[in-house]
Parts: sequence; structure tokens; C-alpha cells
Amino acid sequence: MNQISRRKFLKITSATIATTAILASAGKHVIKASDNLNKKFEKGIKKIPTYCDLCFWKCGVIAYVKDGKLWKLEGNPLDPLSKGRLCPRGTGGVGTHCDPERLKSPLIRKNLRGEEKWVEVTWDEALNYIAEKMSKIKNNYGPESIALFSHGIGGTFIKHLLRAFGSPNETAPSFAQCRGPREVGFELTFGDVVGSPERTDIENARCLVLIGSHIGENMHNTQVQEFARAIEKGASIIVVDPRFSVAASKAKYYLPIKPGTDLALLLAWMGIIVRENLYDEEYVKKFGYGFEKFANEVSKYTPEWAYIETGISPELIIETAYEMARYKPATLIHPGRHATWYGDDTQRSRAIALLNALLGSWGRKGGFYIPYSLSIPKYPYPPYPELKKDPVDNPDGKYPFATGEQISTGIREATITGNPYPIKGWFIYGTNLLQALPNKEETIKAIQNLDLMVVIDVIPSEVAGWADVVLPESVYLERYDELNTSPFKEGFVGIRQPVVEEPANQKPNWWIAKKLAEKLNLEKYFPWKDIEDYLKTRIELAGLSFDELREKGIIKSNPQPIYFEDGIEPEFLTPSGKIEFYSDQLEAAGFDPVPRYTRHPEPPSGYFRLIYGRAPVHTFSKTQSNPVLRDMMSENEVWINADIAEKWGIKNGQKIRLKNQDGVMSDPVRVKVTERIRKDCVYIVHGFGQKSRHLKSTYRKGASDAELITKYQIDKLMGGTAMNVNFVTFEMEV
Ligand SMILES: Nc1nc2c(c(=O)[nH]1)N[C@H]1C(S)=C(S)[C@@H](COP(=O)(O)OP(=O)(O)OC[C@H]3O[C@@H](n4cnc5c(=O)[nH]c(N)nc54)[C@H](O)[C@@H]3O)O[C@H]1N2
Ligand SMILES: Nc1nc2c(c(=O)[nH]1)N[C@H]1C(S)=C(S)[C@@H](COP(=O)(O)OP(=O)(O)OC[C@H]3O[C@@H](n4cnc5c(=O)[nH]c(N)nc54)[C@H](O)[C@@H]3O)O[C@H]1N2
Ligand code: SF4
Ligand SMILES: [Mo]
Repeated sequence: MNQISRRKFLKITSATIATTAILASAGKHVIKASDNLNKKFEKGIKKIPTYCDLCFWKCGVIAYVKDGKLWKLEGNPLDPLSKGRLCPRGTGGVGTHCDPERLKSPLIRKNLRGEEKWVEVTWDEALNYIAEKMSKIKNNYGPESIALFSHGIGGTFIKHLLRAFGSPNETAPSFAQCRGPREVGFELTFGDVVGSPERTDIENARCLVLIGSHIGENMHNTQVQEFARAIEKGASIIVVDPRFSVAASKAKYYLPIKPGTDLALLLAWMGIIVRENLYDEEYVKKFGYGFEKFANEVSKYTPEWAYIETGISPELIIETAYEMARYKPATLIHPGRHATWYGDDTQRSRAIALLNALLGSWGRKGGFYIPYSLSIPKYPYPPYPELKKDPVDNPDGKYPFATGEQISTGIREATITGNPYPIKGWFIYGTNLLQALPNKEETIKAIQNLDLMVVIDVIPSEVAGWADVVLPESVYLERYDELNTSPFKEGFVGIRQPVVEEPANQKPNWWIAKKLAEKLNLEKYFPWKDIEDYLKTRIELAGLSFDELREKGIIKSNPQPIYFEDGIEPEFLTPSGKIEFYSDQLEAAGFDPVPRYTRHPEPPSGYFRLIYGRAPVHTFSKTQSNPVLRDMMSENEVWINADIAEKWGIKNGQKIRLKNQDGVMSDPVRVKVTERIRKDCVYIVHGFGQKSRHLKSTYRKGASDAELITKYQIDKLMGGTAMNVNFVTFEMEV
């Protein structure tokens, strides 16, 4: 077992132990959750397959229920994503069910918005209130004036409801605050997106380049497992990160890049590969469009020029370029996921796509495979009402390449300005907008313009604190959800099904959507009796057995080829039908047809760039109150370079505050003095420093990056909000 898998094993083991300990020691409150189970759960051990919701990867799970109580969660060996193993968060999923701070009853706001004062009401009262307000908004402004923010598969039926209601406005922070620029950059180049799960063949890569994608802390299960396997097989790892990440500790080459200069490095690499003829000539000739013009452009970038920008020595730039070329086409320059950094993110992502194209890795083993999903017919619903207005997020196509998904911050803006038309209601499902969107003040300003704000959540999250109505949802272990047919190396369908019952008056999303539909006279859009009826209908339309799916958790389709070399016909859905080294459509829209480098502002003296990322045991801001995961990490710390700390007289473990360029101050946060970060930046894990008073376990624990991100830079191609553009200084007074 190599180091990564051993470490992972230890973490997983400790999570299991912690789970048992918490369940045993947490006293009556927690145990009661399972005690409430009705008698249908028999004595003995029952294994129930389902899929995880601790993040959006949707790993197959086997839940063990012992004498009717939730005991532990393991990976489902049949599941291609988890291959029988969960990440530490997935194992700690037990804590979502037994979290004593969960929402227990529907709530209606008593005082001013944001005061977090509530009256407990019945479901009927809450849904009547919502339906009445929705109808009022519809009468006054039209159904389009209600927007939905929804992240994750649990939002499926709420989306369906709002579409049936007549609103085109539906968004998630996973586009403009996450992988949007990457998808657009790849689509412009290859005519297709990377998607989720990423179509990266990490386990077969012989050379893997991670540019600010910190697999190992970013714990998407399959990727971490494949990363461990690639290392076992001796893959050459190149890590580019201002911070010596866990992945960097596994790397052959570590490039401590100056933040914000990655595009210079990418251009210099491409310059070398083109000038020295190191690229996959046959592939480029066969599939490439505009290569000559591209080659002329990138040839001018030298490693010496890039050194001045990036701080990476010319020798190291040249050596790593040769290393990548040596293993082509099994060289994978990972596209990253959270790509919204500096405002030129689509062009940086396009540069990553182009570097992969030069090395011939798209469609090839060890590069980007061609994914499959098992096709399950949709439920035969009546057609939706015709939409009378366009979505508000991108008026007049201001961001011409924002395609496919809507811009969350565009909807926020429309809510503030009333343009192109007023937005008066927000439905918020499974997204903590106050932590996820940059510039909290703007979010609150938008909220103050609303006539109705509904939050569906499982805990009293920060965003719930601003709602008019809060609806408590059952956690994933207590409910059915939409089928998982994620595109992957093999087609499959996974089921989420209840393992235990809700501890209090929580209800699943499908039930909420159906009941609300009845109150809005939209019941014809919910013709199924219950969710089992819905799922069974779909599964049987696909010619599969619902009982088999419930029994195994996963049904797979026959394996198919996933690489060009195995007979897949290459297809590039770009305007030229080829890989676009030169993009005429970008040029026509007034953008660089081949990415160009521009400098980004640097921190003023005494300030440091704020960078942020993930911790292995937490997901964004949604797991901090989970008793199992909190036990492993209850607050974040700020990484400060050792020389800088010495200069400021800051000691390891000391608490300080961070103050940003606009004077916004964080809560006290512990310092980690380390050589593992550059001197020009500091690093914190996202999701901490939350401000919901009802979540006592997380209230003001650590520093919130979201709070310090008052400034953001908009990507002009697609409206992404770059957030690595804030600078902080240190305040010793805590
Ligand atoms: N400052 C900053 N902002 C960021 C990021 C960052 O790193 N820093 N990351 C960006 C990225 S990459 C992404 S993808 C987004 C993620 O943004 P979000 O998806 O908004 O992530 P969370 O903050 O975890 O919010 C999830 C919410 O869903 C609730 N929830 C959990 N389980 C359930 C459930 O079963 N049902 C319901 N109804 N609700 C549930 C949680 O309690 C929480 O309130 O944020 C983006 N924004
Ligand atoms: N455990 C866990 N895993 C997760 C998630 C989670 O919440 N928890 N969330 C999932 C989701 S939705 C996403 S989007 C991904 C996000 O995971 P990633 O795509 O890996 O992105 P970040 O978490 O933002 O990690 C940022 C990394 O980039 C580095 N960095 C910062 N600035 C620069 C720069 O200018 N140049 C370079 N080269 N590097 C820089 C930081 O030091 C850090 O290591 O993680 C996924 N996996
Ligand atoms: S990666 Fe981890 S948290 Fe995400 S679905 Fe898989 S096991 Fe759950
Ligand atoms: Mo993300």
C-alpha cells in the first residue's frame, strides 16, 4: 500500500471508529433519532444500498442498519464510482442523520429578515403561505419572477415544479462560481465539456499535471483512488500550486507558481512543445483546425519570459515540457474543477485544453476518455407551459459563451436592479448562497428586494437565517431521490433509497414539491402516486427491474469502448468539426482566438493574496456541524509562510484575524506557520466561520473566505466570478 492509500485507509478507519463512538456517546438525543424508527426495521443487520450525498460525486453506498439503527456506511463494491470504498466524508455521512442541530419543523419568519427568529408551523401552514405568496407574485409580475437556486440531484423535483409554474430562472453556484470557465474553455476547443464526474483517465495517465487542482484534499473519491493507482504504477506527477499540497508531496516536479500567472506557464510550455516539435503531429494534423496560426502565436512565448511572470525557472519549465511530451498521449493535464480564479479563467482553461490537444490526450487512454451514461426514459409528464420570457441571468447575451447553464450572480444582479425584469421570489434548495456567492453584501441586498424567500435545507444554515419560510428536509439516508445515471467509463444507474426514518417532522424534496404543486393547481405535473411509483415507472420503461435495482443499488450496462484507439469515431462539435487551435468564433466575438497573457494586480505591501481550497473531511459549508466530521476538523487555520510569520512576530497556533482590502475582518483564526506556502499568499479551507446562530457548533468557528471575498472579477466570456483577487493583512487583536 503506498502512502496515499494508507493515509486514506487510516482516515476511513478513524471515521468509522468516530461514528461508532459518537453514536454510542452522544446520549439519548442522537440515539433517539433511530429509536423513532417504526417497527418495519427488524432485528439483526440489514444492508441497504443507496448513494452518497456528502458531495455531488454520488458514490454507491451500502448502509448497515443494526436492530433498526443506522450503524455504518461503506462503499458499494458494485458501484463503478466508489468501487467499494467511500471517502472520509462519505463514511461520516451517518452524522447527517444524527446531527442534533438539524431543522426539525417548518418555520416561518417572525421578525426582520436575517434576525433568525421563527415560529414553528405545520407543513400545511408553511406550504399554504408559500403558495399564496407565489400566486401573488405570479399575478403581479408573472411566474418568471420566481427564481430557483438549487445545487445537487435533490433539487430535481423542485426544478420540475418551478418549470411547471412557468419560470425559466434556475441556477446553481457550480457554474459561475466553479467549473463554468473550464466547461466553456474545453467546449470552445473540443466541442464538448469535461463534465462531472470529470472524464479524466487518471489511473492510466503516465504523466499527470495538476494545476491548482489538489486531489487528495479535494476528495472526489474516484479521482483520489485513481490518483493513488497512477502513483503505484509509477506515473510522473507534476504539481503547479503556490502551496505545497498533499498532491505536491507525491510529485516528481513541484512548481511553486506565483498565483495568477498560470497562463504564462501554459503558454511557455506550448511554445516549447511547438518549437521543438514535441507534439503529436499525426493527431494534430488529422483533428486540428488553425494549427499554423496557433503555432505562430504560441511560439513567441519563451521560458525566460515565463520565468519573470511565474517565478518558475526556465530549466524547470523546459524539463517539465519534455516530461509531458515523453509520455504523450498518456499525459493528462488535469482540467481542474473550481476554475473561477482571476477573471481570465475561460482562456486559462482553454490553454489547458490546447496543451492536452497538442499532446493528443483527448479521447485517448491515459487522457480524456469518452464517457457513457445509461439512458433511462424520462417520466411521461405533460408538456410544460410555454415560457414567455428569457432567463434574467445574461441579458442580451452580455456573456456570449455562457451556454448551457445559468449565471447565479446574474440572477442576483437582476434581483437587485429589477432588470431585465423584476425577480421577487427565491427558492433555495441545497445551496448556502451566503457562503457560495462572492460579496455577501450584494446577496443580502438582493434578498431585501424579495417578496418571498424559501429555503429548503437540513440544518439552520446561514442562508436559511434570511428566509421567510424554512422547510426542513429529510437527509439523503432517509429518502428516495432521482436516479443517478452519471456519465462515466461504463454506463450505470444507481438508486438512492431510505435507510432510516426521519427523526422529526422532516420531509423529502419530492413530497414537498408534490404537495406544493397541489396547492398551486399544478397537480397534473405530478401524476405519480409517490416517488416509488415515479422511479419504478422510469426503470421499467428502460426494461430494467426495480426490485433488482433496490436490491443491488446499481445496475450496469454492457461495457463499451471509451478511447479513439479502441474504435470510437472521433467527433468534435465545434464550428469547424475539428479541435480548434484557433477559434474563429472567439475572434468574431472580439476575444483572443488563441489565449493571451495579461498580468493581474499583485497584493500591495503588507498584504497577501487570499487563496482557499478544500479539506478532506469537509464539503464546502455543509458538513461543519456533522458530529462525526466535526470531530476530525472543527475549525480551519490560516497557512502563513514561515519567513513572513517571523517578520510579523506571529507564532504557530496563535489566533489572529484577517482583514481584506476593503476593511472586512474575519473571525479569529489559528495560524499554521509553514514552509509549504509562498510568501505572497495565505491559504484557508473554505466553509468555516459561519454566522448562523442556530448552528451553535459552527458559529464563528474559524475564518470565512466567503466573507473576505468582497471583490470579484467577472470572466467576460461567460460571467464566471473569479474570487482569488482579494488581498488580506493580519490583525493581531483578537
Ligand atoms: N468563498 C468561496 N466560495 C465558493 C467556493 C469556495 O471555495 N470559496 N467554492 C465554489 C464551488 S467550487 C462550489 S461547487 C459552490 C458550492 O456551493 P453550495 O452548493 O452552496 O455549497 P454549500 O456551502 O455546502 O451549501 C450546501 C447547502 O445545502 C444544505 N444541504 C445539505 N444537505 C442537504 C439536503 O439533503 N437537502 C437540502 N435541501 N439541503 C441540504 C447545506 O446545509 C448547505 O446549506 O461554492 C462556490 N463558492
Ligand atoms: N473534500 C472535499 N473535496 C471536494 C470538495 C469539497 O468541498 N470537499 N468539493 C468538490 C468541488 S465542487 C470542487 S469544485 C473541487 C475543488 O477542488 P479543486 O479544483 O482542486 O480546487 P480548489 O479546492 O479551489 O483548490 C485550489 C488549489 O489551487 C491552489 N491555487 C490557488 N491559487 C492558485 C493559482 O493562482 N495557481 C495555481 N496553480 N494554483 C492555485 C490552492 O493552493 C489549492 O491547492 O473539489 C471537489 N472535491
Ligand atoms: S466522494 Fe466522498 S462525499 Fe462525495 S459522494 Fe463519494 S463518498 Fe460521498
Ligand atoms: Mo465546485
